[in-house]
Amino acid sequence: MRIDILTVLPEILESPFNCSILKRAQDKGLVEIHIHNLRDYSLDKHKRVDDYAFGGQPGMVMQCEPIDRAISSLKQQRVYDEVIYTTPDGVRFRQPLANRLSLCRNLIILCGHYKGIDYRIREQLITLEISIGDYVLTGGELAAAVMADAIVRLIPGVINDEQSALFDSFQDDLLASPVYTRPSDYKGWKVPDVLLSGHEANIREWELQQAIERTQRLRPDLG
Ligand code: 6GU
Repeated sequence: MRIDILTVLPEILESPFNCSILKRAQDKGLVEIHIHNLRDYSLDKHKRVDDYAFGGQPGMVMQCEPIDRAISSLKQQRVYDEVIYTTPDGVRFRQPLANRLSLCRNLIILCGHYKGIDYRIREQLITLEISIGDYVLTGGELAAAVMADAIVRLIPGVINDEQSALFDSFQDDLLASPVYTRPSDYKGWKVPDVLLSGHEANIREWELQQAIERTQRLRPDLG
């Protein structure tokens, strides 16, 4: 998979992709992540990428030209499955969408900023508008990092235990069950007996009951 991220703040995106699992995934050749500075596509002599909104609303709007030039240049080189725009008024990013996007070959993620982007870009070039939750961020960079992380970890080989992504919270609309490690008694805080019993069937049943109970208590909306 290849992910191209278009942003006016490439610095924000450097560290999330340059350590730990996402770094190793790139080193192993499982994913290519390319970060592009939209200013490099500005034809303005001051490399501006935004301007005042028509209609007099406060706040700056990202202009068509740098975004169009960046996306066109990428599209000339390969076919993209989706051109994603990060915006609080997009569809909610959930596990099934992450699953679907993890099967794509090439993705563009355009990070929103300022008051937004010129609406013509959304109408003409964007194929998918995504929000990561009902709150407003200063820009789309952190949302793009969240999405890329959730997508890339689903690519086979990215996380060590091939099966473990299947058991994540949300994969089956159930929260994960609690986990424990040694010691079995820490300051009198005990690990549930069943987990020490060695009885495989009882353990699996306990985990399922915990998952159901925690989901009903903490996330009744998932049921
Ligand atoms: Cl994708 N962008 C911004 N700016 N704020 C958000 C968001 C995205 N998702 C939730 N809040």
